[in-house]
Amino acid sequence: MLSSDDRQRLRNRAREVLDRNWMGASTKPAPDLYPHQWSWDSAFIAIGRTHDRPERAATELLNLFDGQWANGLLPHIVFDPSASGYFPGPDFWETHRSPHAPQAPPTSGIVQPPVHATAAWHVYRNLPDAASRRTFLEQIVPKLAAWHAYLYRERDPDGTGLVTIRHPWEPGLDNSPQWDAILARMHLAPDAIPDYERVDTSIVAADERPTRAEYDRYAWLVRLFAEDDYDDAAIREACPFRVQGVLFNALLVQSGRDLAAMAREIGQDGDRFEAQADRTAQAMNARLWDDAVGRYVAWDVVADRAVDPLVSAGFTPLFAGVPDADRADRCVTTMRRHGFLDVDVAVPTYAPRAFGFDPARYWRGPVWINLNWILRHGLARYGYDDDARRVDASTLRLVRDAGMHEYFDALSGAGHGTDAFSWTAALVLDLLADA
Ligand code: 2M8
Repeated sequence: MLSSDDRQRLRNRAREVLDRNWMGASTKPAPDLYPHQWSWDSAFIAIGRTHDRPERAATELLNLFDGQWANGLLPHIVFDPSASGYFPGPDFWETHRSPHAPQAPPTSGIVQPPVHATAAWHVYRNLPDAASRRTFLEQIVPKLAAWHAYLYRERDPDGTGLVTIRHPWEPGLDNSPQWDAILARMHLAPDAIPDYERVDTSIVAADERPTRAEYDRYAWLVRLFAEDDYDDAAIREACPFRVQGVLFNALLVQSGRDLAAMAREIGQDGDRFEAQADRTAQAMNARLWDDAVGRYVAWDVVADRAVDPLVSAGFTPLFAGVPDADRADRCVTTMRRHGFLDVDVAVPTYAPRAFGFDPARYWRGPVWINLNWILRHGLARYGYDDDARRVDASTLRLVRDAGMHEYFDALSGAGHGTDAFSWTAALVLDLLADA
């Protein structure tokens, strides 16, 4: 248990980090490593900020949607034109080649997990008065509706219920072992690799980041999309990375339900969003459930097979109420059996005894606070309150002892990546408020 002094210190430190990373209308994820606005970061930041600066949280989300494309795509980065020092920047993305991209602000041309309606629901409930709550919903609901419509139209044109991601950056879990087999299939001739220079490894130790071979493929995919002028139909034909992700679809289910609730608050039809969420949840249970292990798996659409590595993302459907009680219990049993719920350092992003587990390398093992937040809510939703509390305690201890880091060594708890990381700070504020 943390003392009340510890909790107050953490709260103060979290607010300091968020204030320092505030750019006037949005919050950058970290001072040097990520100097622009990121999509799902802003959603988590808004959730945390609702407790002390709800107006700022509303501004954060609305500013992100200023970068939304005319076809509804919500880009994963909205660039701050005055900031530099990030690869890939606007010149590499060339999103002006798409007829849908806005003239300004400059953006990337891929997406991140749709947790925004859930974030908007948190913001809405914390705004101080009825008038500002209503204005916020009237502004944000149509934008969220267009975003979800894009996903169902362009990322699931066959109407399977499951939407598809097309770049390892889209699920937000960049170098997760889930994508290894797919990236290994992408044999790039040396002259096919675009010219580029990484910045990340001059800020953070290279052995905590994705490899050069992974970055070659990240960059190659970006160029493929640009050369296809970001035309969704062309990309669907040409892209070798097409995956129905577990975390992505799970967050879409919960966001669909939250969007339905918000639409109804302002007298609009919520049933269509609810129906989409139901279909996605059903499709997850039909296609992504792995009965042999007791968890959900992503689906590699190109190879038409399940993605095998045992990652914590496989339990995130708990967050959205996707499994029935029996499947939920199987998930929790798998988590316990494979070292995801150990008392000291929880929750690793990849099973600690699995091949290629690395306690300190980015999304290949370390603990991340956003996934802890998603998983603790999933556990609590099904009544696993002790496990949820254990995740909370581990999360707060890690941050107290190591600081507001981006991720934490899954064995020792040491802080890695950048310090002063915004979603760590924001979700700590939310956990402290909940407790
Ligand atoms: C990481 O991803 C970016 C690319 O989007 C990068 O490595 O440069 C991921 O952890 C992602 O989930 C996160 O949104 C982003 C900013 O925090 O950094």
